[in-house]
Amino acid sequence: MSKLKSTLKQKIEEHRPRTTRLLKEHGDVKIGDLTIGQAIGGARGVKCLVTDISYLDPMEGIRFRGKTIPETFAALPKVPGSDYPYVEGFWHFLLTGDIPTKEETLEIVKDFQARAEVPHYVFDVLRTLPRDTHPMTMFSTAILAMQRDSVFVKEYHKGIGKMDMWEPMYEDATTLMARLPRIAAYIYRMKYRGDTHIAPDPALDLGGNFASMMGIPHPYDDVARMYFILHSDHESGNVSAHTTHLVASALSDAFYSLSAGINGLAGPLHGLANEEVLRWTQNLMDRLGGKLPTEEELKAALWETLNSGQVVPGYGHAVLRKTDPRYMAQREFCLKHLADYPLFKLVSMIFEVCPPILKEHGKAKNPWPNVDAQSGVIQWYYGVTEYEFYTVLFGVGRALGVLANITWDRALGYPIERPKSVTTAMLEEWAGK
Ligand code: NMX
Ligand code: MLT
Repeated sequence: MSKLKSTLKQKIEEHRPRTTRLLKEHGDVKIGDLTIGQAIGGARGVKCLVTDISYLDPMEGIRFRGKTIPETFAALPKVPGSDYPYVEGFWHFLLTGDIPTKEETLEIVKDFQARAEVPHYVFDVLRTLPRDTHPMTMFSTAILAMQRDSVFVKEYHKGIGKMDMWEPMYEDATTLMARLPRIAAYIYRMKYRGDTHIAPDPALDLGGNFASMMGIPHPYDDVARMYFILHSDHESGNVSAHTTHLVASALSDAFYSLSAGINGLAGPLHGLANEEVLRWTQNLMDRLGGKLPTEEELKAALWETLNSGQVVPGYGHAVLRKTDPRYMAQREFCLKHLADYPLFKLVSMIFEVCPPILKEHGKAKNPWPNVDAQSGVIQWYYGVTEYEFYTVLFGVGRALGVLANITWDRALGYPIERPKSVTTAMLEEWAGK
């Protein structure tokens, strides 16, 4: 058993009595009330999911395993010559809550490398899809195609016990994590680089190898590391995390579950917003003949979007009530590497101009930017101008969080998810009382 798996086993065994005790001795303790507004309104704020992997405070933003983004970046072992940590070390941190040593991290790098080969049939499947298929559809299809390799399914058919199910889930999750960067880079180069491919470099870490397979030099390897870590987890209620968890709760394997979660991430109100942000800013610049807008022109464009009943992509959030710290982390990168880049200047201008307009518009509860408002400009700067692809990058990152979560779901024996629905007439009756 690998060092990470044995650490995880120990953590799981230490944790299980806490969940058992809460259920047995305190299962009836109330942690909230439910309103009609919440039942109709997308369960906003309903506390009905449990995870220890990340927590989202509305005013502070995300903490991974108790650490803020700057604390996480500072604590994890860094790739030599890089400003950012190994994604593999972050995987250890998400799974166990422990910061790995450099040696432990390198062991995971090796484990990922050993699992990284993508079966050829996956590329065959991708190649049979019409080339203009959206890259998210390709990504989700490739994940689903690999379901035949699931260790979880094999063990399930052998009759594995409920409390042991986390082990094959961990195996599938790790294999998926090792393969996803190759699949993403393959889709990218097949669609947008004339179907020319760059073989994986077995000497590199996940971020370095991804940059190399994309064909983009340093510091794009750091962009990849930063991007995947920042997009990994946003507690459990967001659409991609919740979908992955929901599907896994039926004891569907990691391939089925992640593919479903990726389909949720593909929506414009969720991960696709990063594509929409670039589409919106590029359209604006095109309309102005490639020039940056003046403040007045930008205000007019924002009002035009709002008055036509559309959302301003990259702004607002279901939970956050301040600027997303993931936005700030990427802004910091931009200030260091592309401070004078015109598109970054426009993104910064929107950051100044948009929140007061959203406040005046009076609908969005949170007028501040989220992660998607800042991510596309970095990709554009390094030559990834095909913004359809941006959500795939989000998906590689999001896989870290949701796969760690479903491993823990099986470790703690979480049951099949099955909330109760009611009818409109019932709500009317309760409203009348
Ligand atoms: N522009 C215009 N209107 C907005 C915006 C926005 N950016 N954000 C929220 N609203 C509207 C929203 O459509 C709703 O209108 P209505 O009552 O007519 O249905 C009203 O404000 C109240 O919505 P909220 O309660 O503030 O937001 P909610 O929790 O429902 O939705 C988002 C959260 C993130 C879906 C929403 O803010 C949005 O659509 N933002 C733009 C898309 C986006 O950036 N999504 C990415 C989210 C992060 N991610 O990566 O997943
Ligand atoms: C996410 O990263 O999943 C988004 O910010 C959406 C959310 O948390 O609701």
